[in-house]
Amino acid sequence: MNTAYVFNGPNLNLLGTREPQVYGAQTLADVEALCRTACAEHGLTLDFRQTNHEGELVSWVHEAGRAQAEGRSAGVVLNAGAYTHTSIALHDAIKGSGALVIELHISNVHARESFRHHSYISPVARAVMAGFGVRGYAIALAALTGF
Ligand code: CA2
Repeated sequence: MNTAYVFNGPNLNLLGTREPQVYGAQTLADVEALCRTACAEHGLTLDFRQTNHEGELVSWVHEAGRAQAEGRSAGVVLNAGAYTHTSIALHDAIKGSGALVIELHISNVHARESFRHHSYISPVARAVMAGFGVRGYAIALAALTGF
C-alpha cells in the first residue's frame, strides 16, 4: 500500500485554538483523523506530520522524494504555512527531490493580505489548492490517487 504524506508547517499546531473565522474550529488532531479516514477510503497509508522548523520540512520532502523513487509514495500534501511565502529552500527541495506535491492552504490566501499572494511552492507543485477549509486535505488525498 502506498504512503500519502501530509506535511504541515509552522503554527498549524495552533489550529482550532485561535482565528476560527479564518481556519475553522477543528484542531490538527481532527485534521489528522479526517486524513486517516480519507486514506482508508483510497487504500493509502497515512504519514501525517507537523513541524515549526523549515529545515525539518526540507528533510521530510527529501524523504518523500526517495520513497517516491522507490515506488512507495503516492505523493505529498503540503501545507507549508507561512514558509510558502518565504522559502526558496522548500522550492529547491521539491524541485531537487522530484517529490510530487500538492500545495494546500486551508484559507483562500488570494483573498487575504498581499504578502500571502506569492508562493515559492506553486511553481514546483503538481497542483495547488486553497480555500476549501480543512476538507481540502481529504480532497487532496483523493486527488493523489489520480496522478
Ligand atoms: O491557509 C493556510 O492553510 C495557510 O497555509 C496557513 C498559514 C498562513 O501563514 C498561510 O498564509 C496560509 C498559517 C497557519 C497558522 O495557523 C494558525 C491557526 C490557528 C491560530 C493561529 C495560527
